[in-house]
Amino acid sequence: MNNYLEKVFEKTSFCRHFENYVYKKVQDKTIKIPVYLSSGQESTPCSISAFLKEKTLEPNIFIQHRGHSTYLAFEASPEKLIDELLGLKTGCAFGMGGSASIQSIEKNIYGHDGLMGSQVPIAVGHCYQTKSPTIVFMGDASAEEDYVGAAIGWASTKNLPILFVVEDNNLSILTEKKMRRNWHMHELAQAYKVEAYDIGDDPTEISNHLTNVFKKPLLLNIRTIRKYWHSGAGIDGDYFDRYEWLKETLPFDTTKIDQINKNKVEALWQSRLEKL
Ligand SMILES: Cc1ncc(C[n+]2csc(CCOP(=O)(O)OP(=O)(O)O)c2C)c(N)n1
Ligand SMILES: [Mg+2]
Repeated sequence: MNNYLEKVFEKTSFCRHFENYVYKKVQDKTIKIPVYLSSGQESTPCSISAFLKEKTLEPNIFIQHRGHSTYLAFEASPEKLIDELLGLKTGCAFGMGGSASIQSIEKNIYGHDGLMGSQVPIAVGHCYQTKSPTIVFMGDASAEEDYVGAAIGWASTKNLPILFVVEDNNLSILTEKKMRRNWHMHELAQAYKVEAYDIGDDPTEISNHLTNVFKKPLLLNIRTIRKYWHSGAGIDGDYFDRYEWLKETLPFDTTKIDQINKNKVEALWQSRLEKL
């Protein structure tokens, strides 16, 4: 288990330092496009990716607009993500997708088109055609789109090898879930006869719920906490930092990995910024 947790932390810490750097570059206006930071939400994609890596599974991955950590967790090129945020042709979406529509052809990561939840029917259709392991990430608000429910129903009917991940940060821009609906995503999936759970973003809790991944459809509604504004670099009021919580609770010293990743991220950014 410690090996798994170390892998999760290595990834999480890389993602956090990456986002810290993006935050600075948005604030000093080196990055001029709308940016959707995933800080606070890193442990979800990092846990899933570390779990699947142990099993040498390489799924097709469909992501949403807040996808930097997902892209990095599944080991897509950080250099190409930096270039994309800087609007360069060498970016992962050729400088045209920006933060919201990142992709990796090498790692089978399909970028988002901007229509909330559209990635879910697209992922289900792709999985239906290929019958290969597929993950689709969505936010708690995107999950409310009607076509998402219909797609989950089809995945259930056809018993597809797909994992639905709801990154539930409780917010649709600034509107809380309790203002938007009186139902729960895991219960909706269960009504479609899909195995589904409502869990926290503790890496051990996540791995404990992945036993049946890709054997049949599975939905995890994972409660998490977004650190920054919906878009851009700023904080609203008090914030509980999941990364600090993770560092305190892990059963090993995280200081060294944390420092190594901080240095790695800074060196990466420096080398790309020199190109401007
Ligand atoms: C169909 C559609 N409706 C509204 C929007 C505007 N919009 C963009 S992101 C967003 C909120 C997304 O919330 P969620 O899916 O929970 O993801 P989060 O931003 O919380 O990570 C909204 C309303 C959109 N892009 N597409
Ligand atoms: Mg949300």
